[in-house]
Amino acid sequence: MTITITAFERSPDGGKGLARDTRVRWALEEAGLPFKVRHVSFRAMKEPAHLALHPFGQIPTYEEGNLVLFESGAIVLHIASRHAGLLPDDADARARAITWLFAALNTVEPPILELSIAKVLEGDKPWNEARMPLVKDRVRARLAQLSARLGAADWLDGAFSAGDLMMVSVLLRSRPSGILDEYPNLAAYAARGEARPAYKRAYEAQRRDAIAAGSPG
Ligand code: GTB
Repeated sequence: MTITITAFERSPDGGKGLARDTRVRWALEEAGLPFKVRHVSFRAMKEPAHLALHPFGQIPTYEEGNLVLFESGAIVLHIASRHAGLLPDDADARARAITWLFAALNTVEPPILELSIAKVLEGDKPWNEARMPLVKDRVRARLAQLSARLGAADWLDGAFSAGDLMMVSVLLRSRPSGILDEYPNLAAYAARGEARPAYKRAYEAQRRDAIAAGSPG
């Protein structure tokens, strides 16, 4: 069955792989599944055809036959649940890997997202300069906890899993701020994720798309 996902027609990051289609592409590459990408403009995202796929008018979406999914976490979990390579066979280890996937989305990503919003959407506000250190410290607080848990391990719980895929994807969004590099084991962990052939294929494909769409790249 053909799998089709959606991605930005013109990614605002110019192909740095930070938009949320990259994590879905990565999961599909890890699972060895062929897929198509449909590119949507910001305007098209808010039109009825796309809203029928995604109630909030965003990317990514996932179509597979009659199944339509949105939310990058749900899509990655769906791929990982149905195909080998992203979740352990042992039931307890599987539950722990899924826990890390949720931790990435619900506990680590929110302060990182808040930092992006503070920079991109609130940079011109008179209170931004006073608030920014607080926002950055909230990111540091989470990364310090994660760094302590990861320690010297390669991955969060045994072998690489969908939990690592999501955590690395989330951490990469904190790298432009310089904060990720304050935690050398997390920076190395993210680099291990980026070094995976499946990540490289996903990254290169979204970058090619961004360049083809006319972004500086
Ligand atoms: N919770 C949803 C999920 O995980 O799938 C969130 C989806 C989401 O935020 N999608 C964004 C979107 O469609 C793209 S990824 N935005 C358009 C809109 O809401 O109108 C967020 C994103 C955007 C840009 C960058 N960047 O430039 O670095 C990074 C991430």
